[in-house]
Amino acid sequence: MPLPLIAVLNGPNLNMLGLRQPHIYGAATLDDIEQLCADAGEDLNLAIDFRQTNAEGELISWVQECRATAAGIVINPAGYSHTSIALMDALLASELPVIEVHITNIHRREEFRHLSYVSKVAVGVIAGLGIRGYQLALSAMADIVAGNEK
Ligand code: CA2
Repeated sequence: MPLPLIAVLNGPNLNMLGLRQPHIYGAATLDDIEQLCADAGEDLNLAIDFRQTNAEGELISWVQECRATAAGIVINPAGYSHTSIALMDALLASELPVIEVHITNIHRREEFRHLSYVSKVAVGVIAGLGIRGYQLALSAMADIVAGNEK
């Protein structure tokens, strides 16, 4: 049996992690997060497809692709969380379980970050726990795709 595939999708500017604003986002790079997700996938018996894009349309096309290929989506939509009804629509249309991750606690930050359209279609949201949020999301997703929800 092939392992369930979980898409870990990352939105705009997350390729800058570790290179700028470490006082806000920490020192870890996107490569570090990819490695953390690969390690978590091994532990949890999940195949991981890890991607980042700065383009809204590309992110939406990847979500559409997931419907045929993935068992679930872990997504840090970054700035598109707060603006993109199109991304929310695509996630809903995928009919896949979605877990939203934010490195920072968006509710402690500027008012414009408090609303996430993606949260409206996510099974759950993890915010403010740093890059560990990705690992926690994958652990929860492993239970969800196995039908072991508690
Ligand atoms: O906390 C998160 O993970 C965010 O999704 C990060 C987004 C932000 O727009 C969301 O409100 C919360 C920003 C990602 C940009 O990351 C950078 C990292 C280093 C330097 C510049 C940007």
